[in-house]
Amino acid sequence: MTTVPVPRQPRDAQPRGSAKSRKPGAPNPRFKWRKIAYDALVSRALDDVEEATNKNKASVPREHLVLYQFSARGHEVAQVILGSLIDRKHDAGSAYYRSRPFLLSLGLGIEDAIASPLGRSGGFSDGRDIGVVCNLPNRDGPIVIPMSGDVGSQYTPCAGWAQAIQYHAGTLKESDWTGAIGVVLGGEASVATNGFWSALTMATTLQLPMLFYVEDNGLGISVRSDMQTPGADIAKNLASFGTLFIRNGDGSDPAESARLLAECVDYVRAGHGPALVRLTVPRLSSHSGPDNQRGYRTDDEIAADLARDPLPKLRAHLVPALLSEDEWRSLEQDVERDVQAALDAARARPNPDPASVARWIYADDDANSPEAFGGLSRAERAKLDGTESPVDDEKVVRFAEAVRRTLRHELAVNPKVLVFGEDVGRKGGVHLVTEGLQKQFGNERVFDTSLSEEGIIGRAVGMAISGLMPVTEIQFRKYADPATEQLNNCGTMRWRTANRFAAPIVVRMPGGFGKDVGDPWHSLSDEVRFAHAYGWQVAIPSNAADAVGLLRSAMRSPNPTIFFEHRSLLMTSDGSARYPGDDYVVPFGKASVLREGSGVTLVTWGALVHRCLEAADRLGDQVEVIDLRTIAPWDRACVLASVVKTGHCVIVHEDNLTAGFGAEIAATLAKEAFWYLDAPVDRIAVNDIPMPYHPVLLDAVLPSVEQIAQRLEQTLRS
Ligand SMILES: Cc1ncc(C[n+]2csc(CCOP(=O)(O)OP(=O)(O)O)c2C)c(N)n1
Repeated sequence: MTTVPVPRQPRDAQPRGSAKSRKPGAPNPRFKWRKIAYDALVSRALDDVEEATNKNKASVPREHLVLYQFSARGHEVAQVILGSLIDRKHDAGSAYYRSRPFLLSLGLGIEDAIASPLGRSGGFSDGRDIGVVCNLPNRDGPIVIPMSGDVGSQYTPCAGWAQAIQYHAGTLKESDWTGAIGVVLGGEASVATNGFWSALTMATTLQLPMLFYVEDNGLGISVRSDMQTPGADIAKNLASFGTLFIRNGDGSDPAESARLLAECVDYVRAGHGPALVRLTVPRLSSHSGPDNQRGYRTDDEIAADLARDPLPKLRAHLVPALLSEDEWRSLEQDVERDVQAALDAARARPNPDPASVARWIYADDDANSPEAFGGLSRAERAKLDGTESPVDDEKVVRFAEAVRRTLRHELAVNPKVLVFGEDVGRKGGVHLVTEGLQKQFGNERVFDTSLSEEGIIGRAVGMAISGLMPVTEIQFRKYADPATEQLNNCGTMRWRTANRFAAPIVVRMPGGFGKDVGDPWHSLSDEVRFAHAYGWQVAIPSNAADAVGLLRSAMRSPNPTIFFEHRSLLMTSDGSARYPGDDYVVPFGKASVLREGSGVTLVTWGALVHRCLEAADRLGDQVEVIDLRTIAPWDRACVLASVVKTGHCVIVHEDNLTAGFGAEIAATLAKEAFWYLDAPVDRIAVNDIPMPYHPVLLDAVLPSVEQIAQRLEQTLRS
């Protein structure tokens, strides 16, 4: 981790009087109002700097240094009041681009807060991400889960964190997790997203310690709230959710905000379940830098919002009840001085180093590299060391049994492993791969989820950040589609936070054709999408032994992994192999040469390995068959060495021909083995046709043994 911000400890005004003796409307002594005012004023000053609204003060936009500005103007007071309540070691916030005040109140340093929008080195992304998309690692206090640019994507990782709180406190008996909560911040437009509903379902069905904080400024970019929820009031509409504690009020009023937020936080901390608070706030600026509000807001509407500015209201709430005029003025001076100093320091920071831009897409092998926040620690992984040598006294097992035994063993040796997905618990999965695991390990460790793939993956991300090792099941490859956003954001997390955060998870995913069955929904392979996505490892084992080794590697890896379980291998004995033992591991990026040959290299993976072996058998000892086993990373060295030897190459896969992973291999060979090739590299794949249902149609689209043998012969002849 690069910088762990040290929360500032500003002097605070001593509360005058107890709650009982307090005059009506007087500042609630539970809160550190001076710090709240300081943080809110810092936020406003940072917006001033970035928006140049005050010509006499420091500003940067005229130099075009802040390329993406999202103002928190109007949202800041309620946010820092909320932040002041999020103070436990294992509390987490999950937030969005307008949440900088919340982060300031949790300890984000002012210098980082301004250096990141300037794109300077260090800070929360080392110049990789826009400045308002922040994160906050912290080993000793509350954290902020890395934000994402997609509206609504912040919700399900927060639900994952909240479920992880229950697991750490309840099952792992880590007492310092007791009473911790997850809080998610979102604008009112975000309540229309899949992520919001998915997380709400999780929180209310599982009674998670999670607070939804909806900041309703009445506008998305330009779209009004009644387009996001009928009647424009999400709190009102959720009244029938019996397991949700709801509060609704004015976020421009500091006293009301403090009261409602405290009620909600107390409710969630006490373990009663989730809460949702909607606070209306003014939007005192355009949506973002490039937006001028013309066309969708009248002058009167803008003026009405300006009249609700929460900062003068905060001042009126505190002066003179808690602070004198002089004390407030001196607070403003402190803020001006601190923001100017931070701006100077931020400007003095160097630009990010272009030579480092490719770093942190995956975890570094270097044991001296800083450890990211999230996943098993290096020490925990080291304790789980495995062996690449299989045992040879075990029985032959089918593919599904091999996966089940591996999950069972890892659940037994690593209490951080959790296995979940739709129907995974009581039924044991629709493919029965997890059968019996819930009975053995309990509902906390092996469980069914609601029907939301975004929820499954987002939850896994939040859990991984909390230090757990989630192993998810997506019922069929095609049904990973609704989780695309969470999958993509999981894959880029390490890079975009410059190694401050990572969410190593395993996503088990059956797909491909089955025994005599196919269809467009249950038989998609399309593995190339995950090879194309950033940050993912992609394993596609062809047999039970490799499945054991690769799954175990995935569960001990600092990187997230797509683990493809081919349906035909789950449904037949094609993939059966001798069980290689409970410690067996197969490293990623290490292909297996299944058959040596001198005439042609046949590269393949997954279920088609078996058709390729059958075809190769027909050509005697001429064919060298390489099972890639993983396509991200893929074993270029092995394929290149083989092609240099044979001078011929045929690639066979089930995914589409056009832009399938075979195209990547062929392009690599064209560049790096051109002078060794005696014939064009050939590719046999499904010819860009969806998987059909009737077996005769299925046979017509899948590469057959005959077709593979014929094309091998052709290649050998040329
Ligand atoms: C998934 C997604 N769709 C669209 C956008 C573009 N976009 C950015 S902000 C925004 C409006 C969000 O409004 P709201 O949630 O109310 O938050 P506010 O900006 O008002 O604080 C839109 C449409 C996006 N970032 N992500």
